[in-house]
Amino acid sequence: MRVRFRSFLTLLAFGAWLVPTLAAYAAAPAPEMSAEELAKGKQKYFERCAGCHGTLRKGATGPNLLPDKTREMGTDVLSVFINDGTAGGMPAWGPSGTAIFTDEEVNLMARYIQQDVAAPPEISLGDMTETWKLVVPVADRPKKPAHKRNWQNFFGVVLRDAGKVAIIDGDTKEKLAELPTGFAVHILRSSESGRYFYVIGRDGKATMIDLWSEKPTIVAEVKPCAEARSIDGSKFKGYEDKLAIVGCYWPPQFAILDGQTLEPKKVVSTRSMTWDTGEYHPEPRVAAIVASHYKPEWVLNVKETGFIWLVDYSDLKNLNITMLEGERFLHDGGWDATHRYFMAAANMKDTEVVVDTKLRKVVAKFKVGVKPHPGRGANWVDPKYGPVSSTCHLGEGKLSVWGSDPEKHKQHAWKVVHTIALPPGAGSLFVKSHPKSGHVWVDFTLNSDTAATQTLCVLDKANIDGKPNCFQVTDHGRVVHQEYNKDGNEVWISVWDKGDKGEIVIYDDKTLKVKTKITGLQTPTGKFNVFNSRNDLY
Ligand code: DHE
Repeated sequence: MRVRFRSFLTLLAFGAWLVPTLAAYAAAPAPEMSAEELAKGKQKYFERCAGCHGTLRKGATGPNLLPDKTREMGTDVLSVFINDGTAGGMPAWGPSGTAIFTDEEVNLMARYIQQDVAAPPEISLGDMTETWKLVVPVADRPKKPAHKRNWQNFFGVVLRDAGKVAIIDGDTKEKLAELPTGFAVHILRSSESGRYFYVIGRDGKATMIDLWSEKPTIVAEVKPCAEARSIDGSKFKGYEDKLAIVGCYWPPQFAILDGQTLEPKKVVSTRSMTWDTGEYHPEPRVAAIVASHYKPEWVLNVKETGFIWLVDYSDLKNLNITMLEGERFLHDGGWDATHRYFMAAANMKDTEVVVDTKLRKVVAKFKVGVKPHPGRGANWVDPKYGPVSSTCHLGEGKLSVWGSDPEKHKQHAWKVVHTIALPPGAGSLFVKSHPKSGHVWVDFTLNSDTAATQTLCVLDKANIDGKPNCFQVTDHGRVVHQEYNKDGNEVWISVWDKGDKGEIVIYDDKTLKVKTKITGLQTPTGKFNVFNSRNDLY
């Protein structure tokens, strides 16, 4: 009893100390910063932090960075996190890790995230229309390819820090064009016909590239968002290349554009309540988008609310949106091999959510590993379990494989059937394969160990539980994103490095020997083969 009373007193004393201390912390002002430092912090936060922590710093893939919390932690503690990263998948930004930030920049960012959060301006339909440029009108574009190249084997390569996209002929490996597409370009998607690449930059600028003109050419551009990550075209029969959609991170909205000219047609806010607790969220960002093959519909991962929106584009005047209850926080995802089921990763809940786009509902949610991050994922036929799909993980070194054929292999559908340890560890961003390949490739781009970030693992589809073949691709930069050529016998890997030290290493998928390298590229990241992107082959 005495012991208990003592504990009670200690608790009271601790409470008496804690409450004013916390109050003092909460009231602590943000560290001073000059206008120049604030501007630099804002830019760096947008470039490196907002993707995971949110524009309003409310958290998503990463925790919230709101001032009451960050001021309590203080500059020194925050600097350690920023410098060294975390086991949960945050990269080590400072000199001890990726060296993307100098010591001074680590300190600057630690101070920046203690400042009050200011919301950037909204963007209306009128605002975006003012940014719209039709560079080559539809009537002036060729009616058939104006060259004899195998354009379906072209690759669009993101040159991230150059703000450009390189178009490379996959047959000859020649660089055909380097086109300015906006700051920190993120991804490309092929239009249904394949002749156009739709490109989205982190700065929210959408660009349309015509691959049929004599040389690949930008034919239109527009800026529907201040920050964005996703774009796609309309793919349903009768709507091929007619419309396009851009998913914004900021403002939280999506814009529907003319698929031939990018003229803005409609903008819709995603601000709403969370699917589970029914709380208002001011910043539900649009993450992955896919175009349904069953209906004139796009499928949108609305990250913070955890809803998956089905946006029916058949009648823009009476826009019909169906909100499916998914999971928080939805990020990337891709199709199963039949293109009926969209499998989305809710990375903070270690969960995959499956949408049946024919029945238009969520048919499964199941746990995988820590922070799944599949990119589009990889599909193949397992000798024991039939058609399967897979994800790698940001938070741990493993590949999770589940059955994805509820028609003929119902007992295995949406259940994890293989879990394979990947020795380099956590920090994987992409798993990729091709229907004609016997292999599955996984990267480790965000691992905290430099050698691991330069390593790839290749797994054998016929014996997926066998020892993965892991090897170092490069001794500089970091390895990111694997993409097959049209025939599925070459794998293109980016070595993401600064200046002109970036390169693409091309492997023979059968022998795993390097066939050739394309060098002198500035920070190459994602690569998109026309045929595979158009046909959703992975
Ligand atoms: Fe991406 C896909 C968001 C960082 C390269 N990335 C995606 C998708 C989303 C997303 C929502 C799915 C789009 C779709 O399918 O419609 N990415 C984010 C972020 O929020 C994040 C984590 C942080 C940020 O600030 O942007 C982020 N992404 C990166 C990178 O750092 C990468 C490696 C290099 C870069 O461009 O900066 C990168 N993301 C990619 C690539 C894809 C992608 C290559 C497409 C994969 C595919 O095979 O389709």
